[in-house]
Amino acid sequence: MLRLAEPGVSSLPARPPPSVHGDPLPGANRERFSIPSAKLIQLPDSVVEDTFAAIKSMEIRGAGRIARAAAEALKASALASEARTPLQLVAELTNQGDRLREARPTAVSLPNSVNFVLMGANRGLAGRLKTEALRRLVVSLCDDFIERSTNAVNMIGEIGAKRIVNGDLVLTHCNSEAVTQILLTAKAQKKEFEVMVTETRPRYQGRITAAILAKKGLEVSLIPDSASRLYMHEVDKVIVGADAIASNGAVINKIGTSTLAVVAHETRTRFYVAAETYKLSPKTLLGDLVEIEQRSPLEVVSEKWMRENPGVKVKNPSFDVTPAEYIDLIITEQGVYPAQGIVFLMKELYPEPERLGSR
Ligand code: RI2
Repeated sequence: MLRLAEPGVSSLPARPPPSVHGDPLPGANRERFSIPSAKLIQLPDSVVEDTFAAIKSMEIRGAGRIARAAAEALKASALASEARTPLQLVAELTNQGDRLREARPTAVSLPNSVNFVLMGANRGLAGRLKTEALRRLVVSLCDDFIERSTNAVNMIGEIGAKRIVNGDLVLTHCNSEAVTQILLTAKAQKKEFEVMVTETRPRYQGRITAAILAKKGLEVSLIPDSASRLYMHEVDKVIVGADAIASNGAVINKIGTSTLAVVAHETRTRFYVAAETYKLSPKTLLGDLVEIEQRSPLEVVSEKWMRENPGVKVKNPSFDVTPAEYIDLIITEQGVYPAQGIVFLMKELYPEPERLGSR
């Protein structure tokens, strides 16, 4: 297993085989994560602010995509920087990385991406690189992260597709490119199965998944989140993505995931999680908790409704926690792991979590 000298996302796979269907980030999964080339001439801070705003508003969403967007922003910022010294360049990028990390608090892919770039930049600084060489190093670190991330999603597709057999009904929740990749890979392998997708209120990302899969020719049905127990006895396996995975094997994913896991447990339906290794949260090894993002009540009800019902407090948690005992398997680009065993992979990939800063 590849492990670079520093912790972080250093052990992402080197070069997994290409996607069997040649469409690694299908359809709407290609939601914007690249910085348009025109932005390369913007001031570095404004590139970062634009990306920060797009991630915060969920114009760019999905744990993998926001991680790649952060790397794109740091790359654009490094290219546009007017820093005259290596120290100045790293200081700028460090501030910008801190800003990007704050855009969304739960998905650990975001700080893991920023840490990968900044730790590499600091190694370059310690190695006394000149400003231009350091700039090139940062650009290549960002490109490297993006390529490894894309490859990891493809590899998860290859590994996860082995778990899908003819006749399956697979239930998924929200919109995860790792899960979509598994389903599309299985379809490309001519497996015959159906997919059921929950709407995923309040932002209905399940509709994105349903639309992508239907356009690719899969048999898809869409159900309200509240209908999951009614249908679970027909479901053969549930596959969901992850925003963060804790050292005890708990998976933090879109709100409603843990309810599905409990319902699947009741009917002995297999429950799989598909996640790249940069969704592992090394700080949880030190006892840190994963923060659950609370979003605006206006994603749940209208302003008018809020005004008419001032006595009602509207809560909108974006994620929940599924304990390890409800999870049959975690599918990563480095293989499949029981949730209770993921801590061993985490310790191998992130040997020094105390060096990773606040997130
Ligand atoms: P991929 C999403 O979060 C969903 O919770 C999804 O399951 C998870 O990220 C992983 O997505 P949000 O950004 O990285 O929609 O597999 O809040 O695409």
